[in-house]
Amino acid sequence: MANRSKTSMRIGVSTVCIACALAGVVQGGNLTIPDIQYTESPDGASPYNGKVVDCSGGIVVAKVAGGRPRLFLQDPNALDGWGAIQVKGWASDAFASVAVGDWVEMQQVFVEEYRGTTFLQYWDENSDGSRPILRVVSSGHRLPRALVVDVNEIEAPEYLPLEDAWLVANHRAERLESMLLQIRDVGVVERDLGKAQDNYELQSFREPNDTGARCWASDYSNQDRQKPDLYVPEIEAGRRLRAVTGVLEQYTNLGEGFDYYQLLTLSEKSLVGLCSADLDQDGDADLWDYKLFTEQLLVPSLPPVGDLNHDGKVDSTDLDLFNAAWQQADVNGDGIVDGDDLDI
Ligand SMILES: [Ca+2]
Ligand SMILES: [Ca+2]
Ligand SMILES: [Ca+2]
Ligand SMILES: [Ca+2]
Repeated sequence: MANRSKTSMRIGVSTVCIACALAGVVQGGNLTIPDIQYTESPDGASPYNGKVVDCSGGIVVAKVAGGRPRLFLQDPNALDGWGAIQVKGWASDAFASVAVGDWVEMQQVFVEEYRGTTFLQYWDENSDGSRPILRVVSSGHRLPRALVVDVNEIEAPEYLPLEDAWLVANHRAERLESMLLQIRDVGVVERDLGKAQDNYELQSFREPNDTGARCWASDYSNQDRQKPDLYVPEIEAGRRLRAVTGVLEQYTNLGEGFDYYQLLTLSEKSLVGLCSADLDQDGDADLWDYKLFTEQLLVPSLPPVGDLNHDGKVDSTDLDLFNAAWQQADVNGDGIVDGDDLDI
């Protein structure tokens, strides 16, 4: 009995292995995005790296223009990880007929690890002579919600002076590559970091002493960034933000001393600043802010945080602004402004 089950297990295992090997050589059957992205390899490379595959694809959550335009495809059935992938077009109009919200699938597409990120290459012809096909299956899909993650799940790289390198110690963010993410309650610590000196570091202001609660971000794919500015206006040292949303990209170039993950903001909506009624700037507008405002209304004090229109006095005009800001940010109408209002 024991022997028989061992034998059948062996047969089972070898069948699986043959199936794995075939998947790499032939394009039989569509792979999902998690099939392509999931890896236990320490370098994070897809098991399909260097192979031509068919991919059942996902929803276009972002489209980035350029000479090599990109799509970020996300599988709405894989929101916890390994759920998104980038498609690179090799002509500026490669995705002219593709819109955000379309479900896109691809056939005969080459999987390639490039500088730490897994791409599906939408070029004219693969090296084996086959041609990739991109098809919009359906349109108008609701975009998957951004996955809310702790800042330390993305983790900024450390500077290693001896090697003059910025390297991330922990690659646990790999499962989040190319996914739509949101981090909350962060302050801008520093700018001008990274390979193109367009990265900035964000630190959780809820955990100011936790040096692991920092991550890198960039506005280089932000469609509302005014060129040639490297950043959108909110990104200045010391500024606090309630939320930053973007897609995650890895950038690895060990020859130049870089290996890091960066959250790429996409538009002005990617950044949610503090509510102006949040006078103590702790991320919430609550009774403490109301108390602070009332005190300043009665007895002027410094700094005049209640002077919302900056006219040198705290009066009923500021009270109106204070109330309006509070009301607008309290999306769920429960009387306080906090993280729950961002979930709606
Ligand atoms: Ca990667
Ligand atoms: Ca507050
Ligand atoms: Ca005033
Ligand atoms: Ca609320």
